[in-house]
Amino acid sequence: MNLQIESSVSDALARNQPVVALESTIFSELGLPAPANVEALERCQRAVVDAGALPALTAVLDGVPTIGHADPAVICGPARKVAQRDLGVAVAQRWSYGATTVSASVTLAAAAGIEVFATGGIGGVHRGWSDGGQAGCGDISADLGALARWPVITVSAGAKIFLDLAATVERLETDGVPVLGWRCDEFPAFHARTSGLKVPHRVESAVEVAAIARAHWTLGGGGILVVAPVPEAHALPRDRLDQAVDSALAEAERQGARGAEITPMVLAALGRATDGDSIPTNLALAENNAGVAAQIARALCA
Ligand code: PSU
Ligand code: MN
Repeated sequence: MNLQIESSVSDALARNQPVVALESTIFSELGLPAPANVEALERCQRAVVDAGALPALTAVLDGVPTIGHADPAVICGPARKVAQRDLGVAVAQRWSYGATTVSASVTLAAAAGIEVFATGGIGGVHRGWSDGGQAGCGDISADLGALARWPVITVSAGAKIFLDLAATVERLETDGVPVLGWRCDEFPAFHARTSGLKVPHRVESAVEVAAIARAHWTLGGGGILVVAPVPEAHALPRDRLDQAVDSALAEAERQGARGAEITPMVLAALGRATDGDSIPTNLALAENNAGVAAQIARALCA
């Protein structure tokens, strides 16, 4: 199998210039509805460039794991979801477009030698994971295992609000993933800046994150999660959000969502339940994460 790394990306890495990996699921039809996905892709890439780094999109294209620039018409179109475990299948079966989730993206970033990755919100432990009664039964995102395994810094607005955030935070601790609050004291809840859960460590600067990462990796550590809250102006009010999440989860349950379908179905239902207001919030937080990731990538290269 060959890993297709665009020459601009491999050149930048060889010259110790900052690169930020991006996932593709969020920009595909599985992530955000058109045309918001096209706008999200443009804004995230621009945020990385404006902060002085090179964006590198991860995807499986015609069966080839690819890192670099890709045709927005493909990236923002119909896709099959590729988590880490699906990478080999997508390659061998030559999937035309496999959109990478966080778990697949950090796998590819690590394979390419990219140290920083930006997403919207990571997957985590689903609500009802232990009680058998809900769609989320037993569902723990592969994002968590991949985060623990690969030595990549992931920048995310916490984890998606419809998850069991307390269980997600605990799981990160068990797996040995440092969670660093980017100028915040609480674990962000994706569309909301707060969750009531404390982050173990607060950081104020990219230089600080870089120093922590270097020390963590010297001691054999894997991934690091930097959580950045959605910018204040774009956060959704908490009460409205809680209601929308309840109705979105109920809708996904009625539709019989299982396994990998759950997250895309709940995200779409959440868009409807907020009359579309969750979409600009999603765009703003993804763009913000991309900019923070670029600052960290620069600090790592300094
Ligand atoms: N956050 C978003 N939109 C998304 C996702 C996260 O705002 O589409 C995707 C990411 O690719 C993440 C995946 O890795 O959902 C997690 O899916 P699951 O819960 O099935 O592991
Ligand atoms: Mn899952």
